[in-house]
Amino acid sequence: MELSQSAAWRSLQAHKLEVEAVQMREMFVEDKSRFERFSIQSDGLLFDYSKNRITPRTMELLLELAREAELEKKRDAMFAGEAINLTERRSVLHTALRRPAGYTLQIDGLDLSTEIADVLAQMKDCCERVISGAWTGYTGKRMTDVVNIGIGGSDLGPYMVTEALRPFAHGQLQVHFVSNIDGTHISETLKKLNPETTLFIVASKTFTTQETLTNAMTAREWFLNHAQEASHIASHFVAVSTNRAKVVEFGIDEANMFRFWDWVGGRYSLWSSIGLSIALFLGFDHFQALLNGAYAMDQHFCNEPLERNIPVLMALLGIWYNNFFACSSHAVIPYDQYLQRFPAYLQQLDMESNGKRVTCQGEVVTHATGPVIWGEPGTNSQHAFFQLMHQGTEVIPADFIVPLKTQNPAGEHHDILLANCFAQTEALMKGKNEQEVRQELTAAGCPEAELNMLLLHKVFPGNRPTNTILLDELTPLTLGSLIALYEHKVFVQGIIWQINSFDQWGVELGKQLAKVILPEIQGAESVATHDSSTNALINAYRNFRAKSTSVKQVQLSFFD
Ligand code: G6Q
Repeated sequence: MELSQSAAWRSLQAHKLEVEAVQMREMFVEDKSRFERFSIQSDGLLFDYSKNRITPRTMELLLELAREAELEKKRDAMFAGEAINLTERRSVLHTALRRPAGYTLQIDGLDLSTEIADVLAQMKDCCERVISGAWTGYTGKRMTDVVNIGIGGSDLGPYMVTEALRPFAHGQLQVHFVSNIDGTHISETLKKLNPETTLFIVASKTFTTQETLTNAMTAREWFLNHAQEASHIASHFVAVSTNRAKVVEFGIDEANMFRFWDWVGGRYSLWSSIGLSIALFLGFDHFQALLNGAYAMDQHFCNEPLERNIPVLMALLGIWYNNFFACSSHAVIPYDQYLQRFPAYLQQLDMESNGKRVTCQGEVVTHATGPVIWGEPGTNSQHAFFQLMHQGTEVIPADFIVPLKTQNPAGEHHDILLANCFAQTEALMKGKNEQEVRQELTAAGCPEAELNMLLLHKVFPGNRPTNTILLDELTPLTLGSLIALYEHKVFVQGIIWQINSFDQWGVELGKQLAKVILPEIQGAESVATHDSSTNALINAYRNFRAKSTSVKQVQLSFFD
């Protein structure tokens, strides 16, 4: 049945007409226990969803929507390893990567628990040797720098986590991430490095990704230019992949390959050996704590009733705004500088998962899916785009994420940070009406004409929804839980929207066309096989290339 024809959906449509007329500030006045009613405390995390345009009835109807979708049955199917990624005929088992060892689950004839434990042991051993200095480079020196070369799911998660947990780093190693095919990324990174003390991780599930392999080849040339002997590659290059043959073909020692499996999607892979850069930077114990935090959230997701289940509630609130209030974007505002990369990471997790327009039954959807996810840390964002959030014509639901304890106590900084965070959600909820503006201006002695001119400019409509996630502290454990929380939120939304959250066909077309255009750019003939715009752009670059010797010179000097 079309989702929009379901009983719960239609009830929600009718109910929305009642709720939209009510201001949240009135709801808070009427219900003194609104915070207690609409907040949940769980393992180092407080989820406050009371500043949403909801009543107890709204939540009942939204939960009915989840039940109609047989959410619990589908959740259990994912955890049990059923091939729920229909279009790729794969299981979705990133959750198995963080389960304590010793369970029984077989996939493709493999005992998952043993497989995963083996790779974790290999990662642990590598970390111990590199961090202790027992792992030495071609001149006998210990490693000082690790460069993760990967893109998309093989970059965004580890990059975000290493930034977020920087205070937990042991300090023996610096970590760098190279993802972009733009030669600037690898060039600027290599400039800072000493080949004698640099360990490269080539992180690619398929080991066929153009950007990663090109960057890895460039890194290898740079390395060999200094080390000379190909045999030295063994102590400076490791690979993380599912593709043994391609890793060996690249020249990386099989013993230095960390495997993972088809049933780990790229954007869900930081828990696998793709997290090697995390484990090296923080130490294996912190990586294990990250896994434990995610496991705690998995337990919450599997065991809490839907009405007390944080990822379920977050997903339902997102659906409430996206589908019933036509809010097409959702902001994520971490009030923690260490979470700077969190919105970028979430953009992939959410938009690559739920940016779909065809249902699992193969029909074009008749409802909206996947909003645009975006954000920046507070308080910087307050001085940039919050104007639109407060007074623009778009209603933008937002998540505010903030730790109670700072890693860097310095004077009043943390008090001011939290005061701003709480003030923003209060302001978004309450707004300021005409009467309040009038009173304020009159009290300030504003002349009547000036007051009338300013009045509407100073009104804040309010009623703008936010969730607040208060973390006790940003640690490997709480970060693991936070990431898993969002993973499960995305899963729940995908189930309700009836889409497959685990494929990503939408990234293929551009890749195919780039393969056609690259030889055309490098060829002798003027290009006329595309539309006039694409032809002209290709030919503009071809003409520049033909006239300019600089491209070649730059490439050559790079390897000097
Ligand atoms: C994630 C996507 C995508 C993928 C990259 C890198 O879910 O599949 O972002 O992670 O394209 O792919 P490889 O790891 O195979 O290089």
